[in-house]
Amino acid sequence: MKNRVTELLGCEHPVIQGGMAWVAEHRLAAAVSNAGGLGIIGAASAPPEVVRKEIHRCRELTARPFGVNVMLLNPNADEVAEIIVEEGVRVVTTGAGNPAKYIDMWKQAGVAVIPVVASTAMAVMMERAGADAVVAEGMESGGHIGVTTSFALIPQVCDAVDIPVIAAGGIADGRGMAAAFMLGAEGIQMGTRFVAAKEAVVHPAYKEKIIKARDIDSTVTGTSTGHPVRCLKNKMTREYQKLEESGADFMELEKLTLGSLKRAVVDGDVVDGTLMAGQIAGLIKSEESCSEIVRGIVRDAERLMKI
Ligand code: TUI
Repeated sequence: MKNRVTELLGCEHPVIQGGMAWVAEHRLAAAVSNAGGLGIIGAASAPPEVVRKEIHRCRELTARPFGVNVMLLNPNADEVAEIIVEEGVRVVTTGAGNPAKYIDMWKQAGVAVIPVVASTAMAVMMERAGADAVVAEGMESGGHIGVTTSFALIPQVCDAVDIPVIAAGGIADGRGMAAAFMLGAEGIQMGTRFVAAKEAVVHPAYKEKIIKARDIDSTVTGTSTGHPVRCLKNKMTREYQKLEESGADFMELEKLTLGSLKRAVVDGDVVDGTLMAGQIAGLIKSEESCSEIVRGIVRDAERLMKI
């Protein structure tokens, strides 16, 4: 499946791994790149020098291209943006905001720039600012989300821009990949499926929650604060939503979630931790290697598309 996306990324398959906070560290990114997709190191809120070290460690595990995701709510985003240039990273994806102020710097350094967008307006803005492609992410996704579903968003973004569109949100198998291509996408990004990958350094209790999840087991917290986040229902989400209903202010809500993603990913606290995951978690039935995941999805999608 060679197309504009594989050409841009310099990889075999147009499959990107999401830049998930705490989860997308160098071992997962290297495993996805070694499987022929594009692995991504999620800078999230990590200190800039930790991101630099992650890039070095990833290079020790793979000779193939990989990317770094810049989470734009991170107060250190400026420094992370510069480290990407200094370290000669091939691809950057961004999330949770507008990366326009960094695009010229990245382009001049030859970095492929792929903002994650949740609307056609943002996609058009990014194309005008010089982005090489966009990830159009539907609200089925885990983590910070927009309001439009993938099924509605992807074809509208494809019509709105000429640069390649990579689909995200609700994709975890070859059927999802083929469907995304039918909507006009030229690549896919998956997050939740890779949280449950063998190489993902994620506490087994978190992986088990994803593997056991049903279609209706995710919910959205933070709608009242303007930072909606999809995660699996648990005691934390119930308490958070109760506080939101009672009109709690931002600081009070923040207290509940401070460090809660780390608690889930590192400590396996599935009760009080934040279990970010997409609606497609219900489709994921076992822990597989990145190679099995990437090759299986591409094989099934090609069969469905009769390539
Ligand atoms: O960024 C994501 N997913 C994330 S970031 C994250 S860390 C976090 N944790 C708690 C609260 C908030 C963030 C967890 N998951 N996906 C990409 C994405 N970007 N989805 C939606 C957007 C987005 C939103 C607004 C992109 C641009 C945008 O523009 C707003 C503006 O500045 O005009």
